[in-house]
This record gives sequence, C-alpha cells and structure tokens, in this order.
Amino acid sequence: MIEPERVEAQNTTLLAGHEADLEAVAACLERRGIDAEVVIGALQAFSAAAPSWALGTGGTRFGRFPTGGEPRTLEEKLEDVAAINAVTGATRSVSLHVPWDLPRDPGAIRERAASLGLAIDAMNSNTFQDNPETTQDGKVSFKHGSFANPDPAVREAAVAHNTAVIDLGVELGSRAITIWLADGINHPGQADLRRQFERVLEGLREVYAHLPPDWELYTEHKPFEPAFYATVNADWGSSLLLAQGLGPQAKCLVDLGHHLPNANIEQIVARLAMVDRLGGFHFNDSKYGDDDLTVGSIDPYQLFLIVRELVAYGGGRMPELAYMIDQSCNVKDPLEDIAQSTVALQHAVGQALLVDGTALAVAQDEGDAAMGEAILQRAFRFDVGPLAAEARRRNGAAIDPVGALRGVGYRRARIAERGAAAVATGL
Ligand SMILES: [Mn+2]
Repeated sequence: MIEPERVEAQNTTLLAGHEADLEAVAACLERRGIDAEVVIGALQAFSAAAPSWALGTGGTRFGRFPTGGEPRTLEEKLEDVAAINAVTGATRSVSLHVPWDLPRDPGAIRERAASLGLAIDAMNSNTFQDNPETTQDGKVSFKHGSFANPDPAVREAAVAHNTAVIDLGVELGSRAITIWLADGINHPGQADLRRQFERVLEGLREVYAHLPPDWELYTEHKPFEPAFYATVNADWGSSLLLAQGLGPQAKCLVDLGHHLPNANIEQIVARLAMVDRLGGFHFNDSKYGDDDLTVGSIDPYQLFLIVRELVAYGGGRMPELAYMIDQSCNVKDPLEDIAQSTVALQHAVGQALLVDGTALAVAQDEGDAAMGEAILQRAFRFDVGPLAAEARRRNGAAIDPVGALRGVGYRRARIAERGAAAVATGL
C-alpha cells in the first residue's frame, strides 16, 4: 500500500516546475481556443485496467528472469495494482484470468479490491492450456482446440469453463467476459476451416445464453500463435462475424498486438465503431508480432491515431469501453512498465482531445490533404505532459509515477516482504 501522503511527498520537489509548465501549456491552448481544464478533467476520468497476469515478470520459451517480490496470491496482486493506481490515478480496475486467479472466497476478494479503490474489470477465461480446474482433472484436453475441438466432450468442457467464469465474475462485480481462443491448426488438412468456425460459434452461443442482461461478451482476435497455419478467430472480420452471430451483447475486443505487421489498426477501430461492435481494448505496442511491449513505446503516432478514432466514436470524448493494458515485460519492473504504459495512454488521450474536429472535417470536405494531416500533427506534436501530470496530481497520484514508485521504495519493500524468489502466476 502506498499512502497518498507518501505520493504527495514525492510530488513536493517537482511541484513548482510542474505548475510553471502547466501555466505555459494552458496559455498556449487558450490561444488555440481550448480550455486546458476540459482536457485535464477528461484525463482525470480516464482509466485503464491492469491485467492480473502482468504483475510478475514475463518470459519467453527461452527463459524468464524474475524481478523479485512478485505477488504470490491474488490479494498481493490487488495490492500491486493499488500501488500502480496510487502513482497513476488511472488504474482503477483489475482484470482477472481464470484459473490463474481462482478466488476461494469471491466476496472477500471483491471487498478487498473495493477497500483498495479497485473494481473488477472484464473476466478472462483460459482454454488455451490444460489446467485441472478446466479439464475435469485431466479427463479432457484442449490440445486440439476448445470450442473447435472435434470431441463434443471437450467442447462441453470449454462451455462449462466459460459459464463458470461468468458466474465467478458476477460474484466479483465484473460486467464482461473476454474470450481469446487459441483454437486453430498448425497444418493444412488438420481440420476443416469452415467447420472449425461453425463449432466455435455454436459453443459461444451457449456461453452467450448464460450472460446476465447487463453483461457483455468480447471476442478477441489474433492472427497466429499458438496456431501457426490457421487461427479460427484470426482477424477483426472473423471476430465481427462471431459477435454478429451471437447478439447485441457480443462485441469485439481489439488487442493492438494482435495484427499482422503494417495492419491499419485505426481503420479497423473505425470499422468496428461504425457498426457499434467495439467493446474493449487491450493496449500494448509491438515491433514484430504479439510483442506485448510498453504502450506507445514503438509507434506513438499509431497509438494517437487509434485513440483519435475512439474520441471520434465517442463524439469528442473517450467512449466508455473496457480498456486494459495487456503487456508482458521481460526486463523492466512490471509495475513500472504498466505505469509507463498508463502515462503513454494519458498522453495519447490528451493529444486526441486536442484535434480540431471541425477544421478537420472542413479540410476533408475540401480535399485538402495537407491541412487534414497538419491538423492531426498539430495535436500530436503538442506537449500534453503537464496536463496529464496535473490530472494525475488532482487524482491524488504522482507527477512522475515511476519516480514515485522508486522514491517510496515499493519494490524493495515487496522483496523484503515476499522474498526475492516469489514468482507470480500468469504468463
Ligand atoms: Mn489481449
């Protein structure tokens, strides 16, 4: 737990400089006819969930090098998310992955989260591995897929797991389930492409039928890995077909890393928004594939263009979607990594809010490509740092989140408390 007074103490030495920067930026915006207070307010309202599985160090099949002091239990994971929120003020919920997180007493977890100022975001099911809790203690296996499996007993187990995740989510106060399926094939001829899709849709229909009326179901697409020849829900088109085949409570979730290189993700966002099937977001960045790198660390302009589409969908403000940071860090302290991603998101949201939509529409109607691009870049190149910092400060968080985490010695204290060898469940 990082008490607000300790964060405030970290802010003290930065405050004078911050206030001078903020004043300069607000004056600059005023000359453009923009009220800095409106942007700061919108940034204060923004929050993205932290994933419970990214609080420990990530790894690849080649190795893993733990940070030390990783959370050993779900309760400790909640404490770490609360610590991130203490410095960002924009991490007000946590997304759980079942059965990596399997609370024995969901009511107690819900209360513990609430006492830390956290809500439970979308639930995530897991049929991409065999776990005793999901495979009837090994009676079935997801080796050849879950919903797409040729064996009806396996398909039934997949449905049962997902409905159990919904039931658990109801007890935790969640309102959505995100389903990412590993279903697919590695070899031509291994399964029928069309039949696989039909089976997945049939299975998801059973899960959909189990949804409470105020819930949503998100289908998350990904082109490859672990299936390296043909993945069932490979792209936004497949995801949209699934959502449309299920009903109005089914929407698509866009994970930024789940696209082939050079895919125009902002256009995908615009398409899904156009048909009101945009449900959730998993933010990260990538250079080659599903790299799970820090948000905005590789291509901040793409992130800005994507968030700009969201703001357009929201009619000038960020729409209320299920936002989550989905990343995995192999070398940084995972908490610092999520804090950095949150700051990057705040910057992208701030920049997107500065776009002059009216002038942009005029330029587009006049076919003025140079002006249209200039309007976007004018917003992108503006330094919204002081606005984001002020939003954090007003939310009781840190002007410099990573500096504050280090300043209060959060990791050092966790290593002392949990041990250098403590390893979190998850990726
Ligand atoms: Mn994801």
